[in-house]
Amino acid sequence: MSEFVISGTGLFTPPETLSNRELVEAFNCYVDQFNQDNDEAIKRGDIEALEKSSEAFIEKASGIKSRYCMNKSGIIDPKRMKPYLKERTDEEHSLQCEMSIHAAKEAITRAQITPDNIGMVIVACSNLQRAYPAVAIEVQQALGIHKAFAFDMNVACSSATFAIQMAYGAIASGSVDHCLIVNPEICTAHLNFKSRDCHFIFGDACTAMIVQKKEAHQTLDNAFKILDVKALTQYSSNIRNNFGFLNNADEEGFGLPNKLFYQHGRKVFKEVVPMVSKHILEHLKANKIDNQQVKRFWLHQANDSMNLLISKKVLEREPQEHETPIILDEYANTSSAGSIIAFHKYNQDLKKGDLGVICAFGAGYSVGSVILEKI
Ligand code: CO8
Repeated sequence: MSEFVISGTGLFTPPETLSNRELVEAFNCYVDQFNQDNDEAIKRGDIEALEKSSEAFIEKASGIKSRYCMNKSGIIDPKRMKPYLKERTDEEHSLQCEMSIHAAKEAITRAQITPDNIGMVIVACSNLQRAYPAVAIEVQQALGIHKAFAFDMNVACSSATFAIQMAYGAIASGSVDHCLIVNPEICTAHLNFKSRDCHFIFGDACTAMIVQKKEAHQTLDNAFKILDVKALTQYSSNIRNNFGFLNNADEEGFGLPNKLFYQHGRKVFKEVVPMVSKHILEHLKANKIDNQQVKRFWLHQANDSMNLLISKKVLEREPQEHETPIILDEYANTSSAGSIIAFHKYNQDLKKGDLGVICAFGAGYSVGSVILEKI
């Protein structure tokens, strides 16, 4: 029987880093100015004074210490509080295409294939910079992938795992042999840096994967067989972004704040932890795999206590650090790229036959898990 594998991964990390200290300094400067400018209205009780953010809170509540971003100067300018990302001409590569090229080239090299092998390209991420033409088709052209079709998809933080589900299905049906998946996440452009509740949550990054049918003669370096994929969705309004083309027909236009990311973080935490742990346990059981057999969990990177709790529930004991690697201290939440960054950085030490699970979860709600075996 054919084997389907993840044969290579790639990662693009933006060049600029932004620490909690820098972010909080800019935010607090914005707060001082706002409160000063609105002093009268605040005294009258017409509006509430803004409260300051704190580095200690951010690290304790989320585990995040810093993040990478496509532009830092605009974010830390208290008069602006958003990145400078200039719109490019139709003749230039788009920003998401540019990030994708870097990550995809690494994945293609690691998989030891050529662009000609690829039959399907999926750009899967939380925020697409335009409606059409699909960014995936632009990526396809930029990489010289000639015999393929490409499309964009969005299932928020679960996008990469849902794309693996798509690739697995397409390969199993015989329609393609190799699929390139890329996850160019520019979360900082959809983040309200003037909101104390969420200004620290996200960072930017792009990951890529090659999912393919393993040829009998092929020798692969550091590849993982996909044993099974399971995707689940359950509607919730607790994590939202209402940006869309209908905003143009509304009086408020594309204005702030509800066209940017917002969430009820506590509710998400409470509802998603049991949902994800149950999902992973059921997925393992359906594949007759004992939870103690799994050597590594590459979980979505939103909050480190959330990951600790999920892995405790799944393993029924305290997990060891290497069992559930954390990258969000350095990258923050990079939406769909997070679990794939963890997988990309922390899989080389596993031995042939070792089992691992990639599990991403987020808005929708959505959960996608992929059971892997190192070959
Ligand atoms: N500094 C200081 N104090 C603060 C701050 C701050 N920055 N923010 C809040 N506080 C205060 C609050 O006012 C509150 O005070 P009080 O107790 O007096 O009311 C107190 O701190 C506690 O606040 P919270 O209850 O909000 O804090 P939590 O402990 O719940 O931590 C978290 C907040 C970190 C957000 C936490 O709830 C969390 O991580 N939840 C899970 C969230 C999650 O996993 N979300 C998934 C989102 S990702 C996704 O799927 C969408 C992808 C879309 C990508 C789009 C890119 C932009």
